[in-house]
Amino acid sequence: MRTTLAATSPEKIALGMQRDGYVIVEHALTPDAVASARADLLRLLDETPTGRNAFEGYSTRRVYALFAKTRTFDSVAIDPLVLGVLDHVLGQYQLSAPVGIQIGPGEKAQVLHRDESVYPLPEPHPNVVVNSMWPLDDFNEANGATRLVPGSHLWGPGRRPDDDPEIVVAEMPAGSAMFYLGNLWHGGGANVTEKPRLGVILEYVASWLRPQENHLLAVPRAVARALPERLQELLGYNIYPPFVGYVDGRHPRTALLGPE
Ligand SMILES: O=C(O)CCC(=O)C(=O)O
Repeated sequence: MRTTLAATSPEKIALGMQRDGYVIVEHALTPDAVASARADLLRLLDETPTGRNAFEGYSTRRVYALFAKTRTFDSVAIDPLVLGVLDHVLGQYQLSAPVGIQIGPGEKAQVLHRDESVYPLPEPHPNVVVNSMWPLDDFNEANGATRLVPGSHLWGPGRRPDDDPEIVVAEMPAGSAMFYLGNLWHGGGANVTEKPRLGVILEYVASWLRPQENHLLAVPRAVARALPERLQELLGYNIYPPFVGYVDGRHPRTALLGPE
């Protein structure tokens, strides 16, 4: 499903994801927000190596520990539209994998995968992962726009994309947002152009599961301390009721008050 910020709501996005597995929202970020996020990410990419395996992409650069390195996605991560979608689909959640992904010229298409497959959960299970992709360049088929298998979030266990799956290429202008469920088969596209393609994923997971990145170690405490409380919660300073995640018997937020 494809919509615009002005025409949508968390409820509509959650319904669209239930139906197709993904929703593209155009004009989610202002051109100024895109320009400043892009400039800051490009600064970081200068010192970021290419991937170490085919999944990361040998011609792709990934900025991990995003919230340790840039402030340009703080407000996006806690944007009311984003949190509204997550409230509907996951209930209680935290950030899992926030990553800048720059697919370089010559990169091959990434293997199709489901983000939630890192968790060995029995099927069927409730939604545990929601991802969002924030393109900072226009995404098109030639430069490596994300490839999706629409409806594949409804496939039962054991079914995988065949050799010639029905693919939707998530072509979208910079400043869009794409929400997709953790059980939707998808992957980065091949980049056959001369220019890199930059996007940021903010992946969220139910807060009773371990996030992919350990933010408590990745984001220095001095940095975390200065962040909005909601973002601190999303970075692991949270409790899944009644007490999963406590520190020395207390809310993990208290750890931010102590020494480094
Ligand atoms: O960069 C993209 O378009 C998607 C990347 C992706 O799905 C991943 O690395 O898990």
